[in-house]
Parts: sequence; C-alpha cells; structure tokens
Amino acid sequence: MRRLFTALLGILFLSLLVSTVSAGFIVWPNWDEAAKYPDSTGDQTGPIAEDMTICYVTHDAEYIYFRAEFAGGTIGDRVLLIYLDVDRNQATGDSGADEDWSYDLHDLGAEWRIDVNSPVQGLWKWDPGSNDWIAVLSQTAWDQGDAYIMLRARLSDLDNPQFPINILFISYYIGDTDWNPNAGHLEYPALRPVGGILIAVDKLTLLSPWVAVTLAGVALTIFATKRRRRP
Ligand SMILES: [Ca+2]
Ligand SMILES: [Ca+2]
Repeated sequence: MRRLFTALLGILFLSLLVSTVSAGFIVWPNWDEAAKYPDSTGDQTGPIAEDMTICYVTHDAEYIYFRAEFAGGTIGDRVLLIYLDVDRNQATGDSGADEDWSYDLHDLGAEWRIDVNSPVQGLWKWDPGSNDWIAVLSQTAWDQGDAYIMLRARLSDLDNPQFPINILFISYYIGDTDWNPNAGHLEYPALRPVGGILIAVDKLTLLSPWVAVTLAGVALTIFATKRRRRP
C-alpha cells in the first residue's frame, strides 16, 4: 500500500513537472518539413534587414506556424506583417492598400493580420462594419534572431480557418518594404506536383494510407503468384 502511494505520488510529481516544462517552452516545428516560399534577394526598397529570403508555413491540429528569414540585419530590426485571406476572396476583408499601414495588399482580401515586433503587435481582425482593423486577444507567441522571425498562432484564435488559405508576408524597416510574394499571394498548403497533376499537400497526407494499402496489395499479389509458381 505504501509502495503504491509512493508510486502514485511520483507519477503526480512527474506530470506536474512535465506540464510546467511544456508550458514554459514552445516546440517549434521542423522547418525543413514546412511549406517553403522563397523570395528574391535584393528586391526590398530599403536596407537588407527587411529583405526576406524565404518564408515558411506549417500547421498542426492546434497552431499555424510562420517563419521569415532575412538577408541581413540584427535582432529587432524589422517589423513583420502577415496577412491571411482565409476565404480566398478579394471581395471580403481588407484589400487595395492596408487601412493602417498603406502597404499594397496585391490581390488579397485579408480577414486577419498578425503584426510582429511593432508597437501595435498582435492579432488584428478586419471589421467590415467599421471598415477598419480591430485588435483581437490572442495567444500568439513569437521568437526572433538576427536574421529570422518565427511565430505561432492558435487556429481557434483565427476562428479555425479551412485550408487552403492565401497569405502575404510584408516586412518593413523605417518605412521601406519587402513583399513575399512580389505580386499576387502565397497559397498554403503549397501545391506540389504529383504525377503531373498539382494537388494540395494536405490531400497528399489523406492519400498516403490508400497508397500504403495499394502497395501492400501489390506485394501480396506478387507473393501469392510466386508461391503458386513453386512446384
Ligand atoms: Ca526579398
Ligand atoms: Ca477575403
């Protein structure tokens, strides 16, 4: 009985420790496995601190993760704006020039904007009634280095968008700007060629169990044929 009590106490202590540790640290995704959106270098209008070289996007059941990398500069040099057009419709959301920042939003009609490393950083939602952006409480967390900014946003804070969504990254440093992409928008999940047909990456994961079943079927057929041939 005493041993059981000690064991239960040990499990309780361990679970408390694990929950404290996991609350204190963010497990960032493996960016090599994320969707990659390279951007030209030297296409910014100001210093290289704002020149995006590549952006990454990925998501899991709870969060969507973003990362932007820069050609140079030091930590804290630039502001990153991420626009999400979750219904992929330019007629809904902010379009044309951003109502707050005046940057050209290309063909986006953005419902959400995430501001990072700015005095008004956080999650912003487009309000069609007032025709303006409204700050929204969120649990968006971020980190940065000399040449990168990465963040994660809770999907529930974004009203659980249905993928795919359209995205535009804008970085700026004292008024100057870099866009990724330079025209139009990025689509996430990214399209990837499969047997000559473009399909979304999330559909690929749906397909993979069927691919496995098919391969297993082929293997079984070969095995059975070989057995039958045996004298
Ligand atoms: Ca660039
Ligand atoms: Ca829209």
